[in-house]
Amino acid sequence: MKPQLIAATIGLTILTVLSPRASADDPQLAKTVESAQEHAARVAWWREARFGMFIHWGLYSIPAGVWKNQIHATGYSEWIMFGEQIPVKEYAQLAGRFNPVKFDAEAWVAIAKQAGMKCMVLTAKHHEGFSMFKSKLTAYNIVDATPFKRDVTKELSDACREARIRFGCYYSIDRDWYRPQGTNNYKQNNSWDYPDTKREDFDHYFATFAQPQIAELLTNYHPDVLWFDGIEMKTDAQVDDLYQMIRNLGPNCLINSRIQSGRFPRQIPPPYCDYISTGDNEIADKPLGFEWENPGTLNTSYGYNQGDTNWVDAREVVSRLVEIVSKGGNYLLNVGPTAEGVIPQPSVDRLMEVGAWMKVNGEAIYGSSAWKVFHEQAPSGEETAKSPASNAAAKVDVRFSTKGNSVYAICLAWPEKDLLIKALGKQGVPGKAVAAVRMLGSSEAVKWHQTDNGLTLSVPHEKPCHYAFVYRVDFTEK
Ligand code: H79
Repeated sequence: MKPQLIAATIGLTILTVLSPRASADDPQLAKTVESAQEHAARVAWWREARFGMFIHWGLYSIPAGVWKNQIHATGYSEWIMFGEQIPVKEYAQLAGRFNPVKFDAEAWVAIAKQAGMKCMVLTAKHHEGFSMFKSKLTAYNIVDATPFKRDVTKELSDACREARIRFGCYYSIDRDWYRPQGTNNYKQNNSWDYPDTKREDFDHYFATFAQPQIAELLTNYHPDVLWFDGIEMKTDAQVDDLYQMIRNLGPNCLINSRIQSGRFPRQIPPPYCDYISTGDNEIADKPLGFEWENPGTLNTSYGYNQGDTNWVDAREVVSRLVEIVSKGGNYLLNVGPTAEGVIPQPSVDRLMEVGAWMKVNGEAIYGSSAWKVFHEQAPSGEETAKSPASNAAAKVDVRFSTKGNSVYAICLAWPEKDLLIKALGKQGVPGKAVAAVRMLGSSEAVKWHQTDNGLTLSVPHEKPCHYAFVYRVDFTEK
């Protein structure tokens, strides 16, 4: 190989591995990559939003975890067709019973809004294969196959726009148990109805159904996000084709990383997407150097499951939100409405409590970024900056976020006595001076004392909220 060619090849490899988005001026790559600036402009609202509502709603909401008086073995009610190997003919009859007369798009949006959520993502089609929107490609959709006959995707997207909440569509792109799909490595296709299905069936489904349905979603609802769930059925060429189509029809629409695969991307920044979805309920262990989001649940199941009472409490939700944000991520928190169209009360109760917390502390969440330190166990009590020797102090979990000249120190427990935060000592923030400290929601003055090794903060007498308490530390350049 000629030296220039080797150099060019190496150059291209490095470019591809390290920074595909920076290579948009390469005509070969420009089709699939873009500049970091283009990406940043598209995700700007999403970085600001931080907290959203995921909605799992479909035919599975009717059996809600119970089939023929048997409790479906897994927590995931949306998997019941697969778990019980229910034949398409039998499962499809659920459509005739889907009549969520209590559904009120504006009420759902109001719940999201009160919870402090800035976007909403609805399951337009889950693995069961039923379309929760009016589709010309199949009559197996909510308008044509149910007594309800209303396009809930349209109603929700309209209500979201009205309330200035961003709207997204979840779409199961690689699994569809209503249709022959070929086999996949995960054995998560419908092999009971379609034992002889072949790879060509997937290609046919993808070209004549899945991709055209995505076009329908983009054209009819203008989603701000396409949230794919996938398991690597698609070839690279199919992913590329899908990606180009989305960029053409919805240039500003965000795409999550599962467009390609449910697994963690092999390279960062990952191709074909605007942000990484981590595993279900999986929080990244550190900032990822790229936008990421955790899809989480309030109990075990995503779809409504009548037997799932495994609720996490509001304190835990706040704690997860704070942890995610401290690592630069977003939290897409799920609710599973009933077949009547109601968000279960235990979910609403928790969301209202989180909303009350967000009202006081949202400033530390919205539009904030990971700080250079995202976590510290801070002693509260005798070990202060003045006398750091004592080890009698209790430790408080502190997580950090930052915005402008402020660092937010978010305490996951109430510090009973003075708190010593080491990362905010003079050595931790060189070249900057503390200008002011306050606790969000509190009008009491906070006394502070900074040494090389830490910042000691006094504790107000009254708690301004529940669960987690935020010191805002403002800095000026020295
Ligand atoms: O939509 C939600 C899940 O239904 C979906 N992703 C979130 C957002 C999802 N698809 N695949 N998976 C989750 C992972 C698959 C998990 C499985 Fe299982 C483990 C399939 C079979 C074993 C859990 C347990 C589901 C069925 C049994």
